[in-house]
Amino acid sequence: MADKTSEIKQSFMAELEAVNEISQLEAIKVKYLGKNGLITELMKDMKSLTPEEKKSFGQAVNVLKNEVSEIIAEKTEELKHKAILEEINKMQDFDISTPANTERGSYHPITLVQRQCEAIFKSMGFTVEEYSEVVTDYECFEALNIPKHHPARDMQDTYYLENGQLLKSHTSATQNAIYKKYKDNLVNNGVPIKAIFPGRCFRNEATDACHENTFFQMEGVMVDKNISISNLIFFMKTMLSEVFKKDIKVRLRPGFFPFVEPGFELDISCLICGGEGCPSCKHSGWLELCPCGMIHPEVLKAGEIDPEEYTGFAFGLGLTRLAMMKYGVKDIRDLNSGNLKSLSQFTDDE
Ligand code: FA5
Repeated sequence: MADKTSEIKQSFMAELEAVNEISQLEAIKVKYLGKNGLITELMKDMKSLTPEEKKSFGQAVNVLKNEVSEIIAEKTEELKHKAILEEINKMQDFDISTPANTERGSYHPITLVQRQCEAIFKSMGFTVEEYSEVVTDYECFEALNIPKHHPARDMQDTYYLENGQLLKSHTSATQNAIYKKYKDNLVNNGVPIKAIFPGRCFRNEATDACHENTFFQMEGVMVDKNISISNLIFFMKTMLSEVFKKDIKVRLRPGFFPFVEPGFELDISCLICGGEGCPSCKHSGWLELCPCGMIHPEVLKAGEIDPEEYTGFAFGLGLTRLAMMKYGVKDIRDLNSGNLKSLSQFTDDE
């Protein structure tokens, strides 16, 4: 019996000599250690042995099994290392006389405008937050004072996922997490919550020159004692004058969103047609750009902030539309087109 184990060891070592690739090693592993492998089969031979023989033979088989497993593990590492070195060598194998590609890439207009907005708000003490594109129903609706079956849900044709979560239909879905993240600092240290959170939003919308099914918004919130509509208007005015660097016509009108009270629509006079009316503004001369309002007490409560003590404002800037207006893009769909020829003409003018 002992001869059998050493015979197997010898044939294993001989086969191993010829191995150069992981796939060959895998085959040997199966041949010796697999369910019907040579070493596994040895155990089956034990039936015919006396108890004494079984003990010593069992030990010998176990030793063989451990040795073979260890050798295979070491060889696996060795082969992986060899494969990595080969890849590295291949990468170094380039022709230094190849002419350099001098064509430079450029930032997407939405990235440009997002960065401008971030810089503006950062300079006013706002933090920039990131959040997932997949959110819960609670974050997107319930925490925003939109209970299940509330008709306000119809305002956003939402993509629901099979697991009950959904694709963020507006950046307001991040509000609840931000309130919870900063509430202790607000209450214990008196530090106002000032945060912006840009993000991609998804709605099952029919597209046209000013509507996309995938677009960017940038939400902003500020919560502290005695925050009022004047604060909101100040920040909106500052942001727009810094982004456009010229006088632009805006209008503020009442707007309904269950998560603000009072709520406003902030529209911008269409910069494509100068307010005359065109497809970019649906022939109205105005483009809805940045709805906003005072945060509803129920929303603060859901964020574990006492509405008796604190108030705040929130806005939801349409970043993609802002990029349209800033760079004179007539059709919003061009921004998602991936057409490098048209998209690469924009540069950061800061
Ligand atoms: C909202 O999404 C609210 N969450 C905004 C808000 C935040 C209100 C905080 C109050 C307080 P609305 O659906 O109107 O609202 O979208 C906000 C902005 O996103 C619009 O004004 C527009 O600029 C942009 N937007 C909305 N839908 C689209 C779309 N399909 N394509 C491109 N931009 C869009």
